Amino acid sequence: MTQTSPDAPVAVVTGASSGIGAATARTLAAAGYRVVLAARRADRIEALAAEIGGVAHVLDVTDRAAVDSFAAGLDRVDVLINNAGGALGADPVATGNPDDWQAMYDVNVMGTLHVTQALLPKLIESGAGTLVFVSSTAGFTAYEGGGGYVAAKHGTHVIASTLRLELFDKPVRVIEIAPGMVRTDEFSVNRFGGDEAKAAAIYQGVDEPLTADDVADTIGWAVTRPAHVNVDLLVLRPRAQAAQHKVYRTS
Ligand code: 8X3
Repeated sequence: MTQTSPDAPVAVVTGASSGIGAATARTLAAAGYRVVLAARRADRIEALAAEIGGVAHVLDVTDRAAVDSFAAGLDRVDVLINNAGGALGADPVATGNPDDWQAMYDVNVMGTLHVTQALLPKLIESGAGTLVFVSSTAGFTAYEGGGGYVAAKHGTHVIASTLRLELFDKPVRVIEIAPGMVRTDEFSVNRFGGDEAKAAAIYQGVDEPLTADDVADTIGWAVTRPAHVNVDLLVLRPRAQAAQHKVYRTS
């Protein structure tokens, strides 16, 4: 188990139970942060917290009362990684399920808003806070079947870019990391309602999609720059993905 000093800076990671969130928690713990892992699945975050010397807190970011009570229990927050999010469905706009759209808006936009609002005073109090938004290339580019997710991730992007303006005179930097094709255990499987074959088809023939560790490594780099260095927006794709639709496939 990693030993973290009790007066180490504190990093809160949402969606820390798997994928980019779990990898980021490991990266930040290795960089000396005391990591607070927030996610819905207790067993996963408790195991990871034990591994990295962090703290697990069961949290649904769409539940504002729960987010407020989570925030009230934290003494200090130096870094917030707004990572909780996800996609549901890949239907055309004409036939997309409104419940899926609502759920995507709730987690990618409202969940991000709730956690950010609740922790912002502590980030400011820290004197050198870092607010990271894990958005997506879907926050900039529409694609067929992506409507609900693209709309929601545009929302995540707008929260980040608006806050950077509004916090210009506060000691908090606002970093947006926008990954393209990342192969994680859950993102595409969740999107397709557990259909492993449909999920696997997304990455068919793609030589080395990004991994959660690739994204976590980039987040760790951005967070550990000197406090005056603000990596505003960093778009990260695998070499095989030149643009959202232009993906090199060997099969
Ligand atoms: C994931 C990228 O291309 O599936 O955020 O929208 S994409």
